[in-house]
Amino acid sequence: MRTQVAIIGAGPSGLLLGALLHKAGIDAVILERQSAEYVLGRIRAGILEQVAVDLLDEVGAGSRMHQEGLVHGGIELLFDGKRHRIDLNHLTGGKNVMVYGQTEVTRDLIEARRALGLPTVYEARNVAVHGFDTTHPSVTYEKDGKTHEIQCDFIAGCDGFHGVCRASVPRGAITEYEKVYPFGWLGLLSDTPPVADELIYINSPRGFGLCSQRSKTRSRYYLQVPLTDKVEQWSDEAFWAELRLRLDEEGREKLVTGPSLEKSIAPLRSFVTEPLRFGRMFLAGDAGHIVPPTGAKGLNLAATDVKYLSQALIEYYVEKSQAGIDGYSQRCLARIWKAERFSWWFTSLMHRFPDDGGINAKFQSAELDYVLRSEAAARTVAENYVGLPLDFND
Ligand code: FAS
Ligand code: PHB
Repeated sequence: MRTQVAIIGAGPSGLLLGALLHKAGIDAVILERQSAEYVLGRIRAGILEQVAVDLLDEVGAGSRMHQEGLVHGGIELLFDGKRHRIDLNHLTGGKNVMVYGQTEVTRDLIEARRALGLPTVYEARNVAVHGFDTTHPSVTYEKDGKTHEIQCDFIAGCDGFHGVCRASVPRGAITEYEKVYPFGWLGLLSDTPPVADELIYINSPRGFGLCSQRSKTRSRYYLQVPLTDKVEQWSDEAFWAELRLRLDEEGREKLVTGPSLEKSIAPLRSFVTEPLRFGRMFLAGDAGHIVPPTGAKGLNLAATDVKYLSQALIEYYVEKSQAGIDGYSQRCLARIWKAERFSWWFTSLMHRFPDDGGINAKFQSAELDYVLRSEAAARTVAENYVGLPLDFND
């Protein structure tokens, strides 16, 4: 079999890239090691920047998002027992964020791809990438007891943090930067009405908390927990009791609890691979970088990576120019590092760090008080939270 671009991974990165390439008349095959049901069963991100909303519209997969998504013009910071609203819309001259779960984004992209009859191979086992340092790369995989080979011009590594593409790059050709945080996020999804109209980020003496949502009837909550915690240790009752202790009085009164639909613990890390291009293979999304989810950047960075990659490949095929693919890594990394910095900063501001003798909490309290008193400081938070424009670094 032959195609122009072999995409490894059918998460948001791979699916969005496939849609952008199809729109430009470029053929691609997506290879995914799990089933579509498994991919849809993973509960992850919840916030879309305007740039990501625009990309879903661009590929014709945005209609349900506009019907069911919730447009938010602000977030709330709860610390020292008081809630303070950051007016994103006012501070950024009219920008908002869209509350629409990654699961739904993925579902919309899968449906759009199916409707177009575009090739996605699910449950593709032992995917391997070959010859990406030549002009004739290929991909092999196993399915239904047979080994298949795809000849291609390019390979897009959209296979996430634990994928095969980054792992296939010779160690001497890649630099990895990493910071692992000394805590994780225990997440709970429930069919209960959100505790507030907008998201509440909590910095409490007991640790970070986040009150997010998926709709007017479905909520997503997170609690900072020690890395040693196992999700089995946390009953629903224990989760709700701890969340109450981290909320303020108003939150405790309004919180509606119910059975968890999903509960999981995710580790937090900052991670960046440099470069993101290796001959005819490109890394995009979590395959190339990871952010702590505090800044709601993971999914959004994946979206802009593949927008840049689609532009580069369109330039190659349509304008016969190498400039885009030669500049892909640098263009992505300029945006990635700014999102990494914001996510690290917001994580450092809102979480309690063990064994620091309490001095970090004093810095955090002072910085949060400064953010609320200085419009310049609040504007910095707002413009990073809603997402920098696609051409910010161009
Ligand atoms: P993904 O990991 O989503 O997709 C990669 C795909 O490649 C997967 O379907 C995988 O099965 C497939 N794959 C892997 N290896 C393969 C192989 N060898 N062959 C074929 N296919 C292969 N972001 C936020 O903004 N907010 C959050 O709250 C948040 N929570 C998260 C919680 C967890 C546990 C994780 C892991 C991530 C979270 N993220 C969050 C980040 C997340 O949303 C990612 O940024 C987003 O999924 C990135 O999408 P992809 O790059 O497509 O990677
Ligand atoms: C989510 O709803 O999953 C979510 C929202 C905001 C974040 C992280 C996760 O910063």
